[in-house]
Amino acid sequence: MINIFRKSNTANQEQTSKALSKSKQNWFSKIPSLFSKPNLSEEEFELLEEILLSADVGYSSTIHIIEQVRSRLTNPSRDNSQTSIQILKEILIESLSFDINWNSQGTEGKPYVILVVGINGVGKTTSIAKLAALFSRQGQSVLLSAGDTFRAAASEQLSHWAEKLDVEIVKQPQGSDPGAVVYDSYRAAVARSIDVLLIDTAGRMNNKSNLMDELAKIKRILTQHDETAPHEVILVLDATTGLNGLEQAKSFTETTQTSGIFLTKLDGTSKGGVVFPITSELGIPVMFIGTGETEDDIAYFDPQQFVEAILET
Ligand SMILES: Nc1nc2c(ncn2[C@@H]2O[C@H](COP(=O)(O)OP(=O)(O)OP(=O)(O)O)[C@@H](O)[C@H]2O)c(=O)[nH]1
Ligand SMILES: [Mg+2]
Repeated sequence: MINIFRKSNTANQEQTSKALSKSKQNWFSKIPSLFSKPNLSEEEFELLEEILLSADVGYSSTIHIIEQVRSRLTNPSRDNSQTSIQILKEILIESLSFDINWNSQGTEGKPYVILVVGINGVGKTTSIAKLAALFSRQGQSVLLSAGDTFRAAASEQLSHWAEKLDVEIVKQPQGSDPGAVVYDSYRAAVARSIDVLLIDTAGRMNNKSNLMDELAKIKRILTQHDETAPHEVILVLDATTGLNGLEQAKSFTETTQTSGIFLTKLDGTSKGGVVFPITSELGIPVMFIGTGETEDDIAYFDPQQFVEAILET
């Protein structure tokens, strides 16, 4: 059985810190000095609000965090051994924590199926390569399904990764029915006793209903084979689009019952604060973060590591 939610370690913390260096440098590094005293002045609260908004924490998450900080710093029963910054960290970790109800239970000899969706160019195919590398390292056998039959060279891009990572792939010529590719891949995965089937899909705008229907069809094909599949639907979001990505995300989550987010390109942006509104407004956990362009540039999203990374001094 696959364990895609393995507990984080030091390497994961390092990847997380690396990915957040721009966000930290531009915004979050201004925070620790504000919290060097037992409480903040009104001007300091305003500054905190400005910093959070600039880092794309979003209005409602920012207001929520600030209210929490105000009330806990002035709480008469406050534990005085706790510093102000520790209180802030606790609040931030709480707002990112998620009561996770993963599907990762036994699939009894059937592949663990992960369907990867999202709009064009967000990093779906690259993220699939990263997941394939991660699971391979964990000793799982992986099969890639080239479900993007739309874009020219999409299956070549995936084939290139399959070769590089030494994992199997099922593909068909450009223009084929993606449902047929998914069907073939599932059958191949069962026949070859594959542990994890990773399905790539064509990038699509969330407002194109025929394309969204196609995703629903792919899901149906999988469910016909295994009523618990797909076990995860991972929505890939590009962190560099910051808060703008949230609206598209909402319609994807409605159509596909997204189970988790892969947030890519965190290394290329100072808008890392966007994980707060993603968690609170979409109500879907961030599972993985993309920290660069190679297959190793992936980290499990861990709220505590994330908060340590943005606030470490
Ligand atoms: N810096 C950085 N670049 C990334 C990351 N993830 C993906 N990219 C880059 O983003 C670009 C698009 O990646 P793809 O994986 O092709 O995106 P896609 O969503 O499959 O694109 P379409 O299939 O065309 O919709 C590539 O240049 C990737 O190298 C990341 O975490 N960090
Ligand atoms: Mg792609």
